[in-house]
Amino acid sequence: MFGLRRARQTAATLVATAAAAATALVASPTATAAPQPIVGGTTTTTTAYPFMMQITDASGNQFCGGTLVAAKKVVTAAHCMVGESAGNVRVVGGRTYLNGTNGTVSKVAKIWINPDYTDATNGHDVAVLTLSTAMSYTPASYVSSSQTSVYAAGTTARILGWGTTSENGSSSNQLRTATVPVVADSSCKSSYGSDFVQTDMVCAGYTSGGTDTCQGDSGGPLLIGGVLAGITSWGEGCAEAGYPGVYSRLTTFSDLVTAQVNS
Ligand code: 4AZ
Repeated sequence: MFGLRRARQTAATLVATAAAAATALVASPTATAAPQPIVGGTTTTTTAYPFMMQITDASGNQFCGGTLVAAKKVVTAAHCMVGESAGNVRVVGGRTYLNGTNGTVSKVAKIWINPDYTDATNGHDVAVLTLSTAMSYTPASYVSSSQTSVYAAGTTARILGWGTTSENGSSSNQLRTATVPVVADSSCKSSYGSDFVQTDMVCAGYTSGGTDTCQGDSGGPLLIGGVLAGITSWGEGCAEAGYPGVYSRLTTFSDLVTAQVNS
């Protein structure tokens, strides 16, 4: 999301400058990087993933994803909700296309933001929305606090969203999905240093990059075995080699989410 991108801008600029300097030595001046598709996977539908929600402003502009976990409860990222008031947010279910008009639009009765949240790179990046209108779509199950073994390195995870299909690119009109392997915590620490908070985050992506979440995918699900196990949170750019996507580690927040689901 935008706050995060700002937070990461200095590091990103440094990386870009170093990369440009290196490229200048080996490539012609006209060489440009190939576009790196994020959810490099494939288009899909909300029929296939009925719990996949668009989070929009009151004008219908999608800015984050969310996961329906009960008829009136949606899990998303705290960083998606900072500065938002419930009256200005809508949740849209059953709508595969950003420019669609079908499905169910609900107002938001309550926004709960993890009170420990400050910035995505400090962890705690989870929020739960209580809807005004029940969604008739099948909710997703989510991990319990004890299911920490789901994050074993190399496990296949699924990402979903309408976010940009390249770094600084345009959003996808149709919902997209891809699979990415869970990255070992030690490896993610090597990528991100102290910004990687192992208790609160899990990384997923290929060492070579190429498939990832990107701007606008935030708040959406990381599914492992079809169960919600992570929330799209942040990363250095999108689909860059050596910089996997970072997801909220939902086992850590499962009991907090359950308290909100039952409230
Ligand atoms: C974002 O700004 C964002 N590559 C989401 C995911 C990732 C980076 C940025 C991970 O919403």
